[in-house]
Amino acid sequence: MSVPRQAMGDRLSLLGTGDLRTDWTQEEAAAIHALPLPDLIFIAQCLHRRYFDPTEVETASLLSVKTGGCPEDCGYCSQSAHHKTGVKATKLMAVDQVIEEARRAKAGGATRFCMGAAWRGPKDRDMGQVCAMIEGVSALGMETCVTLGMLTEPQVERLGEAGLDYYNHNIDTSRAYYPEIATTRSMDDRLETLALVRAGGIKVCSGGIVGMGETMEDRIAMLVILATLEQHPESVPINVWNEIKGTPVMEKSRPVEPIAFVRLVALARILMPKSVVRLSAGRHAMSDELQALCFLAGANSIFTGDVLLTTGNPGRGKDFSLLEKLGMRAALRPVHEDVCDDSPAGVGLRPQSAPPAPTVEAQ
Ligand code: SAM
Ligand code: DTB
Ligand code: SF4
Repeated sequence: MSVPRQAMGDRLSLLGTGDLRTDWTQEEAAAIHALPLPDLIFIAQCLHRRYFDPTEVETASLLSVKTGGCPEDCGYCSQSAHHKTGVKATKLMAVDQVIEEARRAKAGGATRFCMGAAWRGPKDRDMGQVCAMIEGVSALGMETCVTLGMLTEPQVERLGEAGLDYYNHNIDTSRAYYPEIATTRSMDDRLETLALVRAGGIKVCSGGIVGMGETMEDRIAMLVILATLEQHPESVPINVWNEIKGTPVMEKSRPVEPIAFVRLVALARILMPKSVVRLSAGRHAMSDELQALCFLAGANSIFTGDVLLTTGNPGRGKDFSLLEKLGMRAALRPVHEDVCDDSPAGVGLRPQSAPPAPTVEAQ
């Protein structure tokens, strides 16, 4: 059945004026998510092209600088001391070792280096070591991101002084589903740290996980929370739950239907058009075709490298060959520097350099 073009005209109002909205409602978001896929992708594409080069993907590399033994009971996580997952607890890594790993990631093409610690929050005595990591990685000319759990205001200040670019702190799911996945921390705890990070002038990276048994309504509600923060996170990672045996989420998880996932990525792009949307955990179980659809829906960042924190990720070779097949490329510099605020409110095609022609093998 064809879609009445009158209705399409109404949908084009989603392209807006270029002002970012922070007053989205659950009903509006659900209606966008349910649009006919061609219209949904068209609108997501228009907004994507207004702010980014759609042929570029940001590449970040991840390192677990302190693994396992975490006091929190997050039901999805391999690193919680509450679950028997076989992950061995380690101490905080030495600064030199972290910088060596960052150097390797840079040589592999990553522009951002993200360091994760299995903490409820850092101890003040660990902050010097973490700040030295941030300073050392920045000195390599890479963007820095850390994810350390909940922060206090003085800790945010120290991270800012060390020159931290991004703080990752995911809200993980909806407010309603949150108590099903963690009891030692709450959605309000998460939002409190996000507010401190924002007030401290550090860029915010916040997203969540799908496939933990939540409903579609929960997934949409999670994006609505992010899209109604006073300012959208600069970076929105969308993780598909990476199965971890021995965790409570094993009992609850349900596979994520791929087209519904593409719709969610498009929704993130439409609600937060200027944010980088990262296809995060779970890519190793995604086909090339699904990832391509996600890029068309507005995803423009990935983690590169064989491992995330404790689980697998497609290797660099696989990712670069996919990008080549798609005539896309890894961005050589932060994609945010590309943001083009003054493009017209219509289709917003940005002038851009020609993508590399696919090689014979990629055709
Ligand atoms: N401990 C800190 C915290 O929880 O904020 C930082 C590290 S924690 C591992 C970072 C994020 O990784 C979590 O908030 C969650 O979104 C994501 N994550 C953890 N386990 C995952 C899994 N098995 N699959 C997908 N994402 C996961
Ligand atoms: C994010 O949203 N995903 C990354 C990063 N931020 C820290 C973490 C994914 C972890 C996947 C499970 C693991 O490797 O342990
Ligand atoms: Fe700890 Fe973070 Fe894992 Fe929760 S998600 S158990 S806080 S490492």
